[in-house]
Amino acid sequence: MKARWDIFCSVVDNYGDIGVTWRLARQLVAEQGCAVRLWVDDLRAFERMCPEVDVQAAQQWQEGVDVRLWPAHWPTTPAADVVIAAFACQLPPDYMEAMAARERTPLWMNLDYLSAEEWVVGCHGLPSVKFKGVQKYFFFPGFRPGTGGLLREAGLIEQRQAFQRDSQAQQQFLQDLGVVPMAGARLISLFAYENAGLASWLEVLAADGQPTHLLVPEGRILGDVQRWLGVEALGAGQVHLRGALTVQVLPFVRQEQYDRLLWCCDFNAVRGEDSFVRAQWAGRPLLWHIYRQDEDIHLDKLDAFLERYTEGLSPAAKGALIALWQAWNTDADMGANWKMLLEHWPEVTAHAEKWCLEQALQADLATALVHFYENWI
Ligand code: TRH
Repeated sequence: MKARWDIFCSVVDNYGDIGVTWRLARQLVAEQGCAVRLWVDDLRAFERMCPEVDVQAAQQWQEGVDVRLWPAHWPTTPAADVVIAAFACQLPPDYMEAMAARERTPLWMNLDYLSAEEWVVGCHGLPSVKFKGVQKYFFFPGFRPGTGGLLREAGLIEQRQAFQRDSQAQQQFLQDLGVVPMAGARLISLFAYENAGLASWLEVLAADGQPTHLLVPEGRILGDVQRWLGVEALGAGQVHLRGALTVQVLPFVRQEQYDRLLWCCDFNAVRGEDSFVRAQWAGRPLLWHIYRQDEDIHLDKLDAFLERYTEGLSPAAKGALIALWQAWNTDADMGANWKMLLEHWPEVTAHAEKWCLEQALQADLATALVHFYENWI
């Protein structure tokens, strides 16, 4: 009998909540043979990365996942064997009762936020609260042994490497998106929140000796791009040239296409959690716009990642990379820091692949969850 899993996703903001849970649900079905219901309280963000989604449907099947619109009035439904509350979302009270009513209590886990901080290792797998005899556990993704690892589909790295070796496949993929970069252009993708430092980066790219083709998926950074370009409105399909810099706005594409976009680019600016991890699997240098939190606690998370990520880089390259990431996350001037990073380009490029391969040695998060369940039984 297949183990039954219920994953609960409350879409608080942006695309990360659904991006992560959809990825996990699919992987549990495809690779682990689980029966998965994914409960989502708002399907609109989901539809953007998976256009087949019917945003009104109470129930639908997507890639083997039983997708349920999390209803305001909870239906009577038996609780699953494994229950995942993503990012500390509150389960419906009636569902909690159904968990407690089971003859054999389910495994209840909170899938936490991603962090490279050291304390994560100590907290991963610990018991959290209890509800009528049903114990909840913390499950932390992470970059270190002793954490839950990162979401990574089987064969992802091999698939990515094959695509990166196949220049024709890349060209075709870009062409299908309407992207035809000029010969020798550096390709950069830009997915970020609003950022006052952007203009200073675009200035140096426009003044550079090497051309840059900047690909900007529709999203929150567009306002800053538009202001810098000095145009009235900016939408998918538009292309603007400023000196050595071509700026092209892309539509928001499905998750698999976004992966390919990252694989095509020489440098990827990403944000949140999921695109951040996908950029690491791309094996190319990246720039992370971390989700801003109260009292700047996100900056501790940023430093913890940087400390780990830059291990093995020369002091000069490490300094350049850290300075660029810190500037980007404090709305500071990017120009001088970008130029400094360019001086270490071959080194940071090789390092990105090395980091990816090292991280891929860890068990992926879906496998780690299944192991946790098996050990718990
Ligand atoms: O959208 P985000 O900013 O989500 C964030 C983070 O998860 C953050 O930690 C969380 O606290 C906050 O939301 C509420 O960034 P993230 O996590 O990178 O999610 C974006 C998703 O969108 C990811 O799954 C990739 C996907 N995507 C596409 O499918 N197509 C696209 O064209 C693009 C640009 C992204």
